[in-house]
Amino acid sequence: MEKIDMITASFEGTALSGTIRVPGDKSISHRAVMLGAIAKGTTTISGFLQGEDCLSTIQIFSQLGVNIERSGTNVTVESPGIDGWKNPEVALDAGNSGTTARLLLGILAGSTVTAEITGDRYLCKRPMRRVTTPLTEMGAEFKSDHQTGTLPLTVKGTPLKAMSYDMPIASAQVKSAILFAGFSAKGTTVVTEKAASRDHTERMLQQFGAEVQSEVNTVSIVGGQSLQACDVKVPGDISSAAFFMCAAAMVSGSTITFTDVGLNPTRTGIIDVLKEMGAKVSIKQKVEGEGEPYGELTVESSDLHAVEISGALIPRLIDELPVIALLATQATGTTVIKDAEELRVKETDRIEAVCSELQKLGASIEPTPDGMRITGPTQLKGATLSSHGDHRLGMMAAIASVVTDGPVQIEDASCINVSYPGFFEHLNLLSQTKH
Ligand code: SPQ
Repeated sequence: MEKIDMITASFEGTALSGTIRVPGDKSISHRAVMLGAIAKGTTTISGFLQGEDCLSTIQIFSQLGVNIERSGTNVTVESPGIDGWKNPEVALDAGNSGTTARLLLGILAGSTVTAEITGDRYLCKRPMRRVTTPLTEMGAEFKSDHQTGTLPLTVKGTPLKAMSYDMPIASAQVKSAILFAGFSAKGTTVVTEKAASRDHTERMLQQFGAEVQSEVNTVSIVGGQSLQACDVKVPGDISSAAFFMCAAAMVSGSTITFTDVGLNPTRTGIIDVLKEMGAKVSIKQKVEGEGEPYGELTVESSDLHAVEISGALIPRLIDELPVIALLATQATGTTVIKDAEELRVKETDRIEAVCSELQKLGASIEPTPDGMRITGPTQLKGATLSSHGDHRLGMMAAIASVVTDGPVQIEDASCINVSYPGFFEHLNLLSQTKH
């Protein structure tokens, strides 16, 4: 039987204050293990996210013959290099993680390994053709016993040829899968996107010594390079911080400081939106050097007004849209979210799920084909919400409880561990800190 964990969150207008270091960035943690496994030698990772998604990535590369040791947030990846990987004995299970599955398809396509990739019931419904179609054009070989284009899929590593690909959607997962395949392919692979998606793969390939050319919305890589194992520092995940950033902005008297949080410009759309809505956001000590930029960020409560969120901003805050929708219920006017149809193919259909759950709290929110319209401010009421098995929905529901006039019960809340182990400890800590 499916495990349903019911958690009650009851904060009802409590001001949130204090300083936290959110867990390591999920996207960067995955890529650090992947690149460490491709490189020959020993890579060390600090600040690794001990969330279920990233633990799936570690498990998979261990099955491919890479020696990975983890002690809390410190990880050592000792690899024979991609040419020394072995065929796994059982299917590689990416769990709930779209990033693991899609990037792995690109990595294995040009390797010498044959492997089946599978995932949980949510991941097995998510589209994979967005990567398998272009990878097949590069010569990749995939097999499956169904016609849906979804997992489980078997990939048989084979020599690939480079390609130039105009991506129909802005997606860091598709871009990364093609760049990984291009890394093993003969010739120069060029990927062009309509709007810039997160660039962690490009940055980290460079950190591991690869030559990657990046221009506005276009990235190219020459195949046949080798990677040098190195030390990777993972900053805190701004997508995790976003839940508490929005909580601080919504509840009068709140001030939260986030230390060591990632400030990569392809991820900071949430800061732009908060500022545009009238929230007080300040950045101190931005550190830029090799790898990812990070720094200290403070968010304070303020009166909020509605905004339009669309176009090139969407990929810079795609995972924050559920909590931004909640935030918009507390802002004056009608917030419109457009060009975000990608939300429909995440862990769940995040457009329908966000709207139906926030409506249970009394919010004025309507789905549109590519987004939502939210009118506020509304005094929300307590109710029982479902996470739909989606970590971002589960956290949105818990954060809603800071502005409801009764407790919020969250069904299936354990999925929050996918990206934010320790989320409720941070929520309790911030609501108890004395001013
Ligand atoms: O890994 P997964 O399950 O796809 O995770 C999500 C999330 O909310 O944590 C999306 F469901 O984040 C994606 C993000 O939406 C992580 C990601 C990455 O690390 O490259 C890129 C984005 O997806 P996409 O499809 O736009 O490339």
